[in-house]
Amino acid sequence: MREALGELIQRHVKDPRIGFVTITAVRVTPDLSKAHVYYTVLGDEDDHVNTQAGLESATPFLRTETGRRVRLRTLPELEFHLDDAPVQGQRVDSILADIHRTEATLPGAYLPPAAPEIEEGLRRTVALFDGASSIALACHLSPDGDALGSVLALGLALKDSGVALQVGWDDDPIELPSQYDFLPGGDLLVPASAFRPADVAVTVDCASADRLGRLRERFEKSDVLVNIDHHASNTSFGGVNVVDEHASSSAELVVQLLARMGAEITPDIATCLYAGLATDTGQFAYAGVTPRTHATAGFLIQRGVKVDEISQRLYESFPFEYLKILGRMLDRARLERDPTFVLSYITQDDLREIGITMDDTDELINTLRAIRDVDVAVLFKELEDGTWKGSFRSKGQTDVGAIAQQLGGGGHRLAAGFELKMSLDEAVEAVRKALATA
Ligand SMILES: [Mn+2]
Repeated sequence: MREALGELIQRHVKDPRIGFVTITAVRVTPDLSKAHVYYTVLGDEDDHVNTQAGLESATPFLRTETGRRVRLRTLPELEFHLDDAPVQGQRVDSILADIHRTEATLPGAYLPPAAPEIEEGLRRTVALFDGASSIALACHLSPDGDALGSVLALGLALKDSGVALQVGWDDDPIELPSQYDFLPGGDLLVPASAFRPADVAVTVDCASADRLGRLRERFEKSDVLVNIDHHASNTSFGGVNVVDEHASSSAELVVQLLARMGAEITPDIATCLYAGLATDTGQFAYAGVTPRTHATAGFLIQRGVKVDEISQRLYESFPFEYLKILGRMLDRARLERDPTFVLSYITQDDLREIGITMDDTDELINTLRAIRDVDVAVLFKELEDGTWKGSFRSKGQTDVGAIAQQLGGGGHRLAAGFELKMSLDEAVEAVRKALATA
């Protein structure tokens, strides 16, 4: 169809308004009712406008003639689009082919194309999967919603492909943290001690190989290591690195991978991925949220995500004791000045007295940060060995990832963590000093 249109426009349409047109792609909607025709034309803004007008007035002729030449059962309506952004280095028609491929399973669904530099890594990963007889998938230890959603979605997509599959993270025994126990795919999990090197090992949401914990060695012994992540601090430790710091979440990248695998995105898979997107963006509220994030969420909702159910499972399903630990944390909250930050802490005694596990305290910090005129929140949690595990949140002014690094930890600009083996007063003092340098 592209060739037919190109030839017709060049040879048979005599409208002087039309410049030198190249048809870059033709995208027919799945119901064949419409063909989006993308073209480039030499010249400036005026030439573009004139060409578009010329093409539009020639549309009835082009439609009939194309129909005759291509012998389509139904004649799609033609709609011309100036292709003014042939993304650096990448052929537009291949991007469109991808979109078309994802549309093939569900009419009208739209997944935004991947950035060109990510495209190659995604394609190499698909090729590696095609040749693999065993695949191991892992996310980072103490996984959050994005890590879990990403690893489970990829596991669910591969489970019926005939490969020997291992899915998990460094934990033994392994089970989903309670906030995420509704996520599908928990039956795929393998305890850390049972992991074996595989033809292809994939890490998701791991900024560095350390984040694999005890799995690191076995993953590094696998034939190829694929590193899929969105942390700016990622160390590119893989043989193949699909690292996009502009992605809101690792889940956003896994969606792109599944599309290129031609995987069917079932409601279960979509649920895992949506949970990743929602949790890593603070329910679509952080600065990392882009049009792409929302387009990806829309794509997943079209595939069966129940937004209200997931939100309730994630944010309104805490055990009653959560209110009690929240109360204790709020009661101890302190507003520090110079540098300004809000801080609080919870201890092992708190957990014991209230009857709640550390796993159920991940969301506490988000209440601590909801304070006017304060950019940084810090929550200290006492670990069993007395170490203070600190969590940072920033609203955007302060790069808490960099501060956490100064304290021996790491993370993102807006969410980061660290551990300090010292008294609480000393730990607070260390944080104060580190923040003073920001
Ligand atoms: Mn993440």
